[in-house]
Amino acid sequence: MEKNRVRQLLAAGQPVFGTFNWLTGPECVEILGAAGFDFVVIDMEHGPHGQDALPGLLRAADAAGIVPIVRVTKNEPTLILRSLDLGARGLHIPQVNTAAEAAAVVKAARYWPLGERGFAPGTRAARFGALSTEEYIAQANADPLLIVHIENKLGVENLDEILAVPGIDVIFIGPADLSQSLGVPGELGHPRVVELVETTIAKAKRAGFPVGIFALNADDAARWVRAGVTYIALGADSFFLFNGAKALIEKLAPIRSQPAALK
Ligand code: 3PY
Ligand code: MG
Repeated sequence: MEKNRVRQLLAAGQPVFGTFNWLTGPECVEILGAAGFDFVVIDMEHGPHGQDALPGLLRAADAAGIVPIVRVTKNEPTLILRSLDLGARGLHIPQVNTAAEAAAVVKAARYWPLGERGFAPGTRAARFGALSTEEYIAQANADPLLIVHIENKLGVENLDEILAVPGIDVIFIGPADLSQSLGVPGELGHPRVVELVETTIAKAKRAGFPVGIFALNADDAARWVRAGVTYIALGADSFFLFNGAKALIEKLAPIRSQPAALK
């Protein structure tokens, strides 16, 4: 299997750019790959996808050369196991607020001696048995990225302990839920939200972690890259469709208001 490009770029300190996949249908994932994103977060938390959609979405990502990351609905061993068995190259785990919760991610996602992930050698991740057990375990314990979401003020309070948990690859900041946990839902620029975001970036960087964040647009992404964030999840495919369609409709406004001019 080719190396995990996102892991390699992050290790080299290079920024990587992805987006959330909320639209159904594998072609949406292919379009994001064709457009040039480094990774796609197949969003089982806020997206509409059921478990049955996941194999097709992962295959589409592989075909399009975009690294598929799965955001599971919650920090649950079975959900982590199923995503990895199907071939996810990374996991986003929402609402990680304590060291015990971070340790549970590693335990569910890695095989012995790093964890206790349920073992099945014939899955898609193991190339249906084409890999030897040794090759597969080595790959499974080294390749998929484990990305924990810090998106509650509790997670920031417990950040030092979370950063001390071995096996986490990326600290990802969720500004939307963070704002809600502070009682200012949706106010991403609120000084208290900004303060927690900045504290998280500073501490995670000091501890040597790549830091990720959700960005609203390219200007926002540039601001975070300047702040040392290297894993940027920018918007969602449904926003791109909406924004593109809206911009087109706005351009058509003069023609729509003067249909006679068309005759
Ligand atoms: C949040 O901001 O809460 C998110 O989950 C976005 O990624
Ligand atoms: Mg969130």
